[in-house]
Amino acid sequence: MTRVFIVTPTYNERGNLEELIKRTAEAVPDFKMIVIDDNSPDGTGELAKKLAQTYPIKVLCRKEKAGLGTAYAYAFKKILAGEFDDWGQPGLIVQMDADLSHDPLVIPRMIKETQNHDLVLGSRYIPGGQIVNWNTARRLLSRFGNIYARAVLGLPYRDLTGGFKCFKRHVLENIDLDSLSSVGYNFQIETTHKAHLAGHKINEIPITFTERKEGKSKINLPIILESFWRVLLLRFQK
Ligand SMILES: Nc1nc2c(ncn2[C@@H]2O[C@H](COP(=O)(O)OP(=O)(O)OP(=O)(O)O)[C@@H](O)[C@H]2O)c(=O)[nH]1
Ligand SMILES: [Mg+2]
Repeated sequence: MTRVFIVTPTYNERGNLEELIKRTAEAVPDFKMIVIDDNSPDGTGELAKKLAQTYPIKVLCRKEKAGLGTAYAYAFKKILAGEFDDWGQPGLIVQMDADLSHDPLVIPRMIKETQNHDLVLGSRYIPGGQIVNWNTARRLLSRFGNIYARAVLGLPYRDLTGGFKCFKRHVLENIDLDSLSSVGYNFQIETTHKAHLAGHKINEIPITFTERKEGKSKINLPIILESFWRVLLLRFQK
């Protein structure tokens, strides 16, 4: 069996983390999770450390909030450098939000899909995918962001901004994590774009995305704007 690491960035997710871990343990009994917390004022980092006494979790702490894109890059680099190899080397790396918008029950499906693909995207925008509890403005923003990124970068995937993905290890090795420039969720577009350019086989599987019930979204105007200008930069980096 391929070893799977699940990577989850947290910022003020105290109301979600324990349930996320319980649900993950049910869905993937031999799970291993790496939590990257940016010194959350609500104590998520301390809670993660406490849960790590019971569950197979490692907690990476950064001093201040520095964006979910840089949090993922930080954790991925440590994984590839072998920092968690006391668990054994992972063949697959799953990224998943902590806010329960992503259902851990999808992970076994993602793992299965890697039999034929190098990168699997959890997709809200293919048949069978859906979004629960988003208002019209949020839906439009996400739709527009996807259409824009698809058009500018010429990519064939329907959901480029989703954060629920499963990478084969060699995809992350080929991406050159030091070259990634995104701070916010543009990271999702950038990693898929780079994996595509590297010739990896990418497939989307449908997911249901459910709006968070606890805590607050970290999406803000600078993060949205970053996606617009950085996608253009990525286009001309080709
Ligand atoms: N470590 C770290 N985690 C972050 C940061 N920003 C967001 N996150 C986490 O990244 C995940 C996604 O963030 P959300 O606030 O849900 O933002 P989003 O999913 O892009 O936006 P929504 O669609 O509104 O849910 C959550 O688990 C957050 O706690 C950050 O600066 N540092
Ligand atoms: Mg979210």
